[in-house]
Amino acid sequence: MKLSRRNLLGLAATTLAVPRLPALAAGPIPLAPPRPHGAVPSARQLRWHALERYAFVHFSINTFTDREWGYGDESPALFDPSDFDADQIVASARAAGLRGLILTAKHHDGFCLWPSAHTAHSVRRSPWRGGRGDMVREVSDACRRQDLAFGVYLSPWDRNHAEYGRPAYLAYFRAQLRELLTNYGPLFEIWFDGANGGDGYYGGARETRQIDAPRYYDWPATWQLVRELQPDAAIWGQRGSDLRWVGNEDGHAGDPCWAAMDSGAFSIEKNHGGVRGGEVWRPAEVDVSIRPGWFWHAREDDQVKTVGRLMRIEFESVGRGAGLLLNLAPDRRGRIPERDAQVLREWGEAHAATFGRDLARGARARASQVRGNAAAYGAGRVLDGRGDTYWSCDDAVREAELMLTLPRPATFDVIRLREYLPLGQRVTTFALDVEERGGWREIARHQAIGSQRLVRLAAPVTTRRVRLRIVEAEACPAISEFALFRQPELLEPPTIARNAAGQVSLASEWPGAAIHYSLDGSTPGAGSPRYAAPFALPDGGTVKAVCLRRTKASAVASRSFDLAKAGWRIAAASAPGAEALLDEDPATLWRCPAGGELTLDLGAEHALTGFTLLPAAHLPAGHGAPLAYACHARRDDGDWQPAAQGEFANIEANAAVQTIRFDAARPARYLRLALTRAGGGQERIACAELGVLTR
Ligand code: FUL
Repeated sequence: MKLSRRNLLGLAATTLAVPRLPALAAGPIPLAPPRPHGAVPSARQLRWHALERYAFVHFSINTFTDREWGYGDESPALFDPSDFDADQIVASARAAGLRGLILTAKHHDGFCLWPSAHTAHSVRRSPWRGGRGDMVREVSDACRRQDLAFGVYLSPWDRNHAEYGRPAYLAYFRAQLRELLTNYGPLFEIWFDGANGGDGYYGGARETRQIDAPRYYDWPATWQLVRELQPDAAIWGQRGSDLRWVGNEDGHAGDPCWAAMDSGAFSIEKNHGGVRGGEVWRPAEVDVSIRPGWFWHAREDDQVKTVGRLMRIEFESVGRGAGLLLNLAPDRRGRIPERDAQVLREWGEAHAATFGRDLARGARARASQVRGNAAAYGAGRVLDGRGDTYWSCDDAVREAELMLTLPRPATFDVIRLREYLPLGQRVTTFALDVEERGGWREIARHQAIGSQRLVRLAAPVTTRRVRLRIVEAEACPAISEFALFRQPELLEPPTIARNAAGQVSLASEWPGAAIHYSLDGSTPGAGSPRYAAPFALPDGGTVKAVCLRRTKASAVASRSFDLAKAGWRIAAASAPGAEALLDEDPATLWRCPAGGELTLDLGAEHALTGFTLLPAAHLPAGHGAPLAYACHARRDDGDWQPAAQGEFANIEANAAVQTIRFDAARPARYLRLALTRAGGGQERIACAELGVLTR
């Protein structure tokens, strides 16, 4: 039978005719609920939606080698956390109100955090716990103790394994997966990373191996194992998985971000915003790190995201119907560093202070229309605090209004709406109005509600009446929540930047706020110098700054800078405009054909320990990020010496600065850098800034 609208209505009538209650039950037979519309979530996906915010933990051999992507030849002897404490890690996530945790059981370098029976490249060969430790066990146990859901990340790309790229590796990969699926209790999510750089150690071959991922991994067969052994676990991965990548590692979903996807080819844009009317429910997960990198690096200790930034990420991920996977990076002790832990605590407090009190409680709700006039679908259902009840309308209704009258005027700046998800995403466009001086004023208008829509107003409003208008819908609405909140005032630390002349500038999001700073490492206060204009900072200097609207320890920003670029120049370049790499402005880019090369003159000799490269935050059309490099160094009067060569790590997904360290410090005045391959199948490269390291 072709499923025309008419037939569907017929089906609905048939369903209606079949009594759901025992024949003798008292009371009226409830009016049938609206029929689901379009793609709908599975029970597994519904459970996943309920988690909302949860932690990623990147901890492995990279923590000890200061890398983002290990090559695969690292000795397990390097893995030696001095004071590993799974409970401290889990408690830090819990303090932020996160409800689950996913651990990198094996990252791309192939080192296993559990004593896998199938490889010696694991904790078993490390000094940690005398080689008898099992980190996956300790973290999963700590999660159970502290009531967090537990999940694992298992990298399909394995730069250590000799058979990678051939059938034998696939058997190994699945055997490892089986160990993780059977030995560590229930898993809520399994992360199959899609990254695959190419080069690696591969059992000593040290070569580049390219694979055709969908064919090689045969995902349906691999996932079958997950379905058999962990039927409740949501799978994050490529096409066909339960959850999709949001298309960036910066912490934002599209607006709107539909939960549905089509089964066509992958595109970043589709992953970012979903596909209205797409045939499968495959919601976005926003993965982002609390630091620029995924693993701990001492040099990023002063770049931990602020509470205000985490709140913004929450609004732009969970608040657009996505899940938020916030990465934490334990340090070499095996603990969450104090500053990160403090920010997590304060974010937890800010979250609770915002969402702990629903200002719509006690309000009266009135709707323009109620499904069959039945109390079961009445307007008040949006206020009852239950996820399984909802306000709905008759089938034909596509535009409707629901008005809340508060017991007394309230001041709010956040509105939360939820659709009843088992019936699909029905609302296309909605608007919110407040009553002011006897008239209505529209304060927001968006597309998509879904599992959760948070509307954050630029300034609080005070009113007794607030109204939700369903402007456009594909099926009658089914709204399960309409809530109002007030955010606490948050102090943002100032941003600290350095300009092309090597001067430091400080800026605050609070207009007119006083910014004080210190250069001796002490915490600035009202008695410290007040910032007025950009000032010079000696090479290697550190500045700490605070904006004194409210004082709170975490609001202090601090940043150290290496050499100023003021006396540098581009001595030669294969394409014009390479000066853009030195202007300390991430928005200006150097563009060159793949294979482009430049020579940097530092003006004087320095003991260089490496170089940094900042990728473009937004790539111009036709350009990709550089995937690989070859770097040479030269003294004032010497010959060119090779300094470093390899692939950049994770540069396509995460536009964070790349740090490449030389094997040993080398005195040099000149650096020659060749950018040898372009990402995204492009023939041209663009990048933003070049720096050198002397520490
Ligand atoms: C990416 C990886 O390459 C990164 O190293 C990190 O694990 C991130 C979560 O996913 O694809």
